[in-house]
Amino acid sequence: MSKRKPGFGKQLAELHRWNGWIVSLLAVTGLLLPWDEVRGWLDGHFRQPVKQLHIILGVLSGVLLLLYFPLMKRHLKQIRQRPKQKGNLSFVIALLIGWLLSGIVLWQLRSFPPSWANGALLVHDLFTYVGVPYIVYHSITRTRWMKKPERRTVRTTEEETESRLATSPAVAAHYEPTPLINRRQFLKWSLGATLAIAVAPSFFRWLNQATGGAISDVPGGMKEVSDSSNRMLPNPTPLPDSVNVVGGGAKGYFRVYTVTPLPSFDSATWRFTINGLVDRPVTWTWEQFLALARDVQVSDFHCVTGWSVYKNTWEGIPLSALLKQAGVKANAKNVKFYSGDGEYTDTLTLEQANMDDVMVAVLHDGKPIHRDYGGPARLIVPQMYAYKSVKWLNGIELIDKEHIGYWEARGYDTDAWVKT
Ligand code: HEM
Ligand code: HEM
Ligand SMILES: Nc1nc2c(c(=O)[nH]1)N[C@H]1C(S)=C(S)[C@@H](COP(=O)(O)O)O[C@H]1N2
Ligand SMILES: [Mo]
Repeated sequence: MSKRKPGFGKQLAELHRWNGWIVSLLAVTGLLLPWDEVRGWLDGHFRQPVKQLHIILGVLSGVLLLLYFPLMKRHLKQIRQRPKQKGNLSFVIALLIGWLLSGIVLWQLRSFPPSWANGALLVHDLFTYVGVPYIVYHSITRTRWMKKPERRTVRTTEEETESRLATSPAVAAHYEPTPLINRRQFLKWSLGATLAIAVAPSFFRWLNQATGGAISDVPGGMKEVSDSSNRMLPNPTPLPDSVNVVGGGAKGYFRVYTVTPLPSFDSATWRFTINGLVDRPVTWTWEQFLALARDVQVSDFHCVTGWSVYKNTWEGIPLSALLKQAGVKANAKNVKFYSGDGEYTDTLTLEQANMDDVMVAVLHDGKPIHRDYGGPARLIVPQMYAYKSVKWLNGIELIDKEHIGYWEARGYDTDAWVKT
């Protein structure tokens, strides 16, 4: 038996086929990841495996690139006379390299400062907006049925047409002997237009945000609290630093994250509780809670998926003050935080919880926090990734055991420190 290396054309075709499948799966898994709905699928257990799969496929696409590069010179020579294919080739190679490099930064974002992750996410998203429609267009227009439509179309012959024209004036009136464009071109243009129209609204919204445009009057992209379905009265009276927004106004946009349907709260029934290993378990009503002394801080907010909101002016109660008031017992080791959504929890060690900048915030840039962004009260842990910053916070429990937070139980790192 003789083993022969596959020919050059066959090798290229194999690479093209594998690459096609891998890129398609990358697009599907990648588009699932930022989709709000998907966060809650399988009780949150869907997201991390999809992310792992996306990364494995990403690495495989890098391997295919490495396999292709030794063949590239010869391939270029082969398509020397075909500028369209050369253009397609360089565009796709640039896309794949851009996705790969930005994807590696997003994958290893803990090793980089947050600004790198922000940049990588920008590139990754831009390439997805441009690249996925391009590849869909390429894939459909290069299939055989679009390549050679004339073979699949039943055409009347010239004579048949002539005779019908001669016998029927109605047909003659509508007959155009020379179409401006042929059927294949028409299909291609329709496809291109459909893809462009389908992607445009979302793309321009994204572009507007990416270039710092406003999507709302409120910094950080939050909506006006008057639109909130929370009914929390009275409104907190902001401190001077909040009124003056000492941070200058948030830079960037929050994505609205939740693992349950968005909850709503009413000051008539809302309560904030500290219990567990404390000397004096406490429950506050909204009015009592607003009577507690508050601080103002300016801090950056980093999500572990790559986006950040800089220079947030938060006003709220330092967590250490709340803990002091309840009196932490000597055997307490960890602090467990409960969300009013009934599902989300997270945890800090006592030492972490007593850091100066850990806060239960009720105002952002001088305005009550909108329901969608965790209002009426959310935890803020500026030095850690924001999965620690529990939204709709309404319960704190002091415990002597370890607790695994919602996302940590679903694959996120228990070490949430942001590298500076
Ligand atoms: C065809 C190529 C690719 C496409 C279409 C694609 C698409 C996407 C999309 C749409 C997202 C979500 C971004 C967002 O949240 O706004 C994403 C995230 C991500 N991608 Fe890709 N990607 C591709 C290649 C890669 C490669 C090659 C890697 C790495 C080796 C990679 C790693 C990642 C990582 C780590 C994330 C962040 C996941 C998260 O935590 O949310 N991607 N990708
Ligand atoms: C992410 C990258 C790419 C994907 C997902 C992709 C996908 C596809 C798909 C699905 C088809 C249709 C196959 C069929 O119906 O038989 C196709 C055809 C084709 N592609 Fe790509 N392709 C990619 C990149 C490229 C590049 C870089 C080139 C060239 C330099 C290229 C050249 C071609 C050609 C010439 C055809 C027609 C081949 C034929 O009719 O057998 N493709 N591609
Ligand atoms: N209750 C609750 N708190 C939460 C989350 C959540 O899904 N539910 N997501 C966390 C994550 S991962 C991030 S990045 C931030 C997002 O806050 P935002 O929705 O206000 O942008 O909230 C954190 N706190
Ligand atoms: Mo996050």
